Amino acid sequence: MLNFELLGTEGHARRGRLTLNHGVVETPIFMPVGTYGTVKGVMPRDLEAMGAQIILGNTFHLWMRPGLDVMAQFGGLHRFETWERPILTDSGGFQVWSLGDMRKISEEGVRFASPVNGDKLFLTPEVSMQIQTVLNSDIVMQFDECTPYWQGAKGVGHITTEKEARESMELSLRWAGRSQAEFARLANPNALFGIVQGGMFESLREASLAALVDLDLPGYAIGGVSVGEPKDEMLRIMGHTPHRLPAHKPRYLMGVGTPEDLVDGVACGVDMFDCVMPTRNARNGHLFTRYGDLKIRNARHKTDERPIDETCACHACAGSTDASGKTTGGFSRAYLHHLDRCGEMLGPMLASIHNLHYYLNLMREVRAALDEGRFEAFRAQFKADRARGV
Ligand code: PRF
Ligand code: ZN
Repeated sequence: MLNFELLGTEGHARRGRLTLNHGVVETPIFMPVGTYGTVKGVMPRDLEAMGAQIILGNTFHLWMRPGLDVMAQFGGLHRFETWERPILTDSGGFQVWSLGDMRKISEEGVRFASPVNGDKLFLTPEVSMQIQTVLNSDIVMQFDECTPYWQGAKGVGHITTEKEARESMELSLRWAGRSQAEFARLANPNALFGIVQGGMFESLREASLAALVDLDLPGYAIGGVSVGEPKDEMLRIMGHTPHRLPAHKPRYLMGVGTPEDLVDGVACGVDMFDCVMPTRNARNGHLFTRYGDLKIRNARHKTDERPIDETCACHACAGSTDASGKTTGGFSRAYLHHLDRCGEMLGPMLASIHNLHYYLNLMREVRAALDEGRFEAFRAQFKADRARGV
């Protein structure tokens, strides 16, 4: 089940409310990535405290480990990872693509050796739907082929041609039909999203979109961006495709992006985003703040008593107060710099809490601006603030 209510618009930007089997999601939204059934280094209670409404999981990884028997024993991913709010699972199409030379794609599906134990595996639209049904994710993604920007190794290969992009897109369309048929056969009670492909070609994007809209799926994603293309190409597709999707259905831009990409994506009509950037960058000491990005490894932070971001209300920056009135947290840049220098794991944990809070709060601010009809003014102020520097 899925219900999407469009609450308001400003240009192409939309404020919406998505109701799923495990709860309500206010859009536009950023979805933290929890590939292996965990948002790396962050407890579910901390995700809840920072206002995460929906998180991702991955069909491919959870199929490898712990495997479907354990998932079925727990009745799905929610109880296993102790997260009772909505979950979206990616279909494996993108993750299999990332295997590079270790896979073979045919009409039927993708054959590959397990990167975990070498077992020969065959992932098809049907198998992907079967796995996602056991996971019981609220949003199930169709099995697709993510068309790469480069064919072959970067530098020695070539940029995907229109013919290659068309064949790949058409394969994804046939897989969308098979995904939908299997999803129905399994009587999966959740919601299946289609994925628009077509590479960097607007005419192919439009053909993909039209064929997917004919399937009348409850939501649509835009895939095949952030796959090695130059930034202006990504922005061109982001400006082209989202607003052409049906207005009364949710739109999800897969694997994007920086804070600027999210705000610009909202302006292009996107409702949902996911990206590893806040968590992955946190583990590398790269912190996002209202006034630009900060590298905690830099020696200039060695004695700095200020928090990462003085305007941030996260546990790392502002601390939190428990039921008895006792406040904990609220760490200095100097302390985080020290944790990083010593390789202490509290460093990446606090950085992940801060970065995710930053992304989730940014989307809260976007929603508030849309509610009040001042999104364009917000976007201009956001960009000026980010360019100011920390
Ligand atoms: N397809 C799927 N998952 C994805 C992508 C895609 O194209 C992308 C592209 N950025 C990220 N995740 N199934
Ligand atoms: Zn913070």
